[in-house]
Amino acid sequence: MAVDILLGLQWGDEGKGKIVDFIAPRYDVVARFQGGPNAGHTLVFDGAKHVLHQIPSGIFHSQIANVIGNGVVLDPIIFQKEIVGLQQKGTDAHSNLYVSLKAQLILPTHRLLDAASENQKGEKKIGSTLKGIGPTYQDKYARQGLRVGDILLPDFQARYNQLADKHKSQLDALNFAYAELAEQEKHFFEAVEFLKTFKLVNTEYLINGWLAEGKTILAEGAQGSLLDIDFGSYPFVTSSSTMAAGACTGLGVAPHRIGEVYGIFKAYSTRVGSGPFPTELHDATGEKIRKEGHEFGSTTGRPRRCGWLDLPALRYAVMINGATQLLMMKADVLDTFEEIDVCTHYRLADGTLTQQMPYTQGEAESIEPVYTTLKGWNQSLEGVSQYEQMPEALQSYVAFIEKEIGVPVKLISTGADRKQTVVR
Ligand code: 2SA
Ligand code: MG
Repeated sequence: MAVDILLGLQWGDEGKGKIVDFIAPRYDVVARFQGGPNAGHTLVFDGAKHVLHQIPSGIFHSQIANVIGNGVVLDPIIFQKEIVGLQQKGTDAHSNLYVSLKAQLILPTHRLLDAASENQKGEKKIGSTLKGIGPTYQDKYARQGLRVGDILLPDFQARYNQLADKHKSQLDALNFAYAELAEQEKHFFEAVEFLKTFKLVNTEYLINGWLAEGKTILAEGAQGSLLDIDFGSYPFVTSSSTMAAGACTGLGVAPHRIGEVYGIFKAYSTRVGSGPFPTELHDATGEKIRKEGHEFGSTTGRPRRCGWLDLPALRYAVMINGATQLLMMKADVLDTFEEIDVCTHYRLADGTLTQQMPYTQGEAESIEPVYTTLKGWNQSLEGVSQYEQMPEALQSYVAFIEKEIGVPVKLISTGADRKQTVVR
């Protein structure tokens, strides 16, 4: 049996939450393999909206096992809030959620360090979600982080103090005040006790055991491929491996176990936070996309930067992930456009045309997108449930993308609800 991976091909917010929720019933297990509370996966069903940050999107199906893998950074305080929020909606995650002993813990001081680091960068800030993601991965790779399993050790408090003291001296050096830390630490230790009531295990044994039994597993990516620590627009990236390969290291599964790689993209582009975004629109069209698409961060509420679809970027993401099929989201957002631009090439500063992503950020900022203009469908997609019923202009848009990218578009989403999904 294989592990299928679902991930974003752009800068995040492609609509992964909706799709995992939509395809989750086909799987026995849904697992998160990287990132943490910086993610915001929005699910809409039965007329209600649910935003998940750290909990895998299969949680609403009681027969599905949900796993927070070793590649994840977990904030116990946010975890508790999310779980309590789910309980209030009638979902108790105790029975079908497993947390890796090896997942890294986000400490209150990690969040402070994130803010201090952003402050210090000033104009050059990453635009992080301020959830402590960068500092936590920093400690992981510096081999000094605390892991979920550590909370079960008798000397956890001492280990905590040792790391928090290090952080405090870093904060002092940055002149960053932390008056509310004591209060946050109180919450942290309460949340740690709460976390202990869950199934904390070596999830790699679980997952490989399930594979041996023939169970089906879906790895749920967070953020997007263009925010990957290696292949994203560094340094304007997140601190984890958001690409398909990250599912192997973030869950402990072998590469040959990977099956389908579902690549999700929006019919246009958005980015939240700083960094190059070649097709960004600073005009009324960009505004219109933001308004129609409700493009505001689901974790931070920040307005997202909006622009046209960028095929060189999409092709790059498909390449590094080995995406086997494409899923196009939010097609309905373009319902009222007479024309739709698609970037097919970049023009570099010296005038040459390329379809490759340039190396430096400087170049990326001075590149000029070259567009092909396609006809918009300019009609509502409301109630359309079959691909054949979709407007011809939309079918041409999809065909154009498939020809350029060389991978089939198997699903088109026409709205936030589970029901607004057209499968080909
Ligand atoms: P971080 O916090 O260290 O991971 O930030 C580093 C960069 O990664 C971007 N990033 C994201 N981009 C889009 N969506 C994300 N999740 C939330 C959402 C974001 C929100 O689903 O809406 O609510 O604002 C996400 N998480 C991280 C971030 O903007 C930085 O550019
Ligand atoms: Mg999101």
